[in-house]
Amino acid sequence: MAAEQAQQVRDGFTALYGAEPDGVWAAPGRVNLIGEHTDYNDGFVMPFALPHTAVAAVALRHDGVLRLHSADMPSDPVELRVADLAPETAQGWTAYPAGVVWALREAGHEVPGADVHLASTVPSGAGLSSSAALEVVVALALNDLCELGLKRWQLARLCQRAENIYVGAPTGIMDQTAAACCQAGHALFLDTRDLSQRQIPFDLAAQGLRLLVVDTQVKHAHSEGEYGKRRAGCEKGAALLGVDALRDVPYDGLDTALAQLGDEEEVRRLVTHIVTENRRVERVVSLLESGETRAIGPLLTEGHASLRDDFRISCAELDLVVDTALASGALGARMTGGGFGGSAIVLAEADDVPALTKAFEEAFANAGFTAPRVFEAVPSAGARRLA
Ligand code: GAF
Repeated sequence: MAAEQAQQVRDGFTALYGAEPDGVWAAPGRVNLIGEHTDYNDGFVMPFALPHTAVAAVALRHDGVLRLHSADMPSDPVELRVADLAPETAQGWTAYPAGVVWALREAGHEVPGADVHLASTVPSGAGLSSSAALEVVVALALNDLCELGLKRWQLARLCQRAENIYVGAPTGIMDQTAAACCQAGHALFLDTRDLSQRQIPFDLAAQGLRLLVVDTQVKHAHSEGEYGKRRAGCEKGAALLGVDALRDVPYDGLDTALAQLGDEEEVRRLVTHIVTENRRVERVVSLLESGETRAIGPLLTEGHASLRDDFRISCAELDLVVDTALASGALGARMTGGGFGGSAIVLAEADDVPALTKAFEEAFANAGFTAPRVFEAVPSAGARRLA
C-alpha cells in the first residue's frame, strides 16, 4: 500500500516536472485517543497515527523557487519565491507546505528552493489532522534533503509555527508531534509542556478489540473563531488563577480553583474540562500500561461528556455517534480532535463492529444527516522516508 502510494506520487512528480524527485516521504493523519484541547494548556495528550498518509515527492532546486502541486487539487503547480514567503499570503492548501518553508527560513535554515508534488489519503476537515500531515511530510523531506539535522520534535515545533503564524490558525502542538513521532502499534503519551513522550503499546487486535473512526462528514476549520475563543478563555482562566497554564491546576485543587473563579461561569467550565481531561489522560495511560484496555472505555465517554457540556465543542452528529455507540454495546466513545464536526472514535469488541456500523448508518438516516464514513483505525507509523 505505502509502496504503491509512493510509486504513484513519484510518477506524478515525473509527469509534472519532467524529472525524477530526490525522494519520497510520508506523514500520517492521527486520531487522538484522549487529551482534547489540553495541548495549548501545557497538558497531556495521547494521539496515535492513522494508516492514512500525506505523501510528498520532492526535489531540491537552487534558484529560490518553490513549486507546489497536489494530486488532490488538480491544477497547475503554484509557483512562489522562497524569499517572498510571508504570513497569511498563501491561498488554500498551499499555505501548509509554504508555511513550513517560511518557518524553516525564519529559524535560519536555508531552503534553496524545491519542487513538491503531494497526494494525501487523510480525509480533510474530518478532525484527523490532514493539515499537520502536509506540514510534517514537507518538513521531513526538506530536513533530509537540506541536511538540516533537526530532531522530530524540532520539526513539529516549526510546523506548529507555520500553522500558527503563516496559516493563522492558533492550534497547539499535538497534531504535528503525532505526525512526526508516533510509532506503529503504539499511542503517544505526550507532555506538551516539555514535549517529553512515552510510546504506550496499543495493540487492539491482539485483545479482540477495535477502534472505529466515525467521520460525521460535518466539516470543521480551526481558523474559524470558536477554537480561538476556547483558547483565549483557557488563557484567561490561567491568568485569573495566577498560573502559567491550566496544566498547573492540580486535579485535587479543582474545587478551590473554581471557587476562586467566582461567577466567571464560562471560564469555570473551560477550567473544569482541562483539569479533568488531564487527569483522564493519566488514568488511560496507567490502565493501558497495566493491560486493562477495556477499562479505558468509560473514560473516553466521560471525556466526551466534558467536551459536550463543559467545553461545548460537540455537535448533534458527534453526540449521535456517541449515544448510538453506547446504546449498541460499545465500550466507550468520544469526539476526537478540535470539535464542531469531524470525527468520533468508538472502542468496541471486534465482534460488535458490524452491528455498530449498521446502527450508525441507521441513526444518521433517521436523523436526516449525511451518511457517516466508518473505518477501523489501526495505530500506524509516524513520518518516514519511503524512497
Ligand atoms: C486541533 C488542534 F490542531 C490541536 O492542537 C488540538 O488543540 C486539538 O484540536 C484539540 O485537542 O486538532
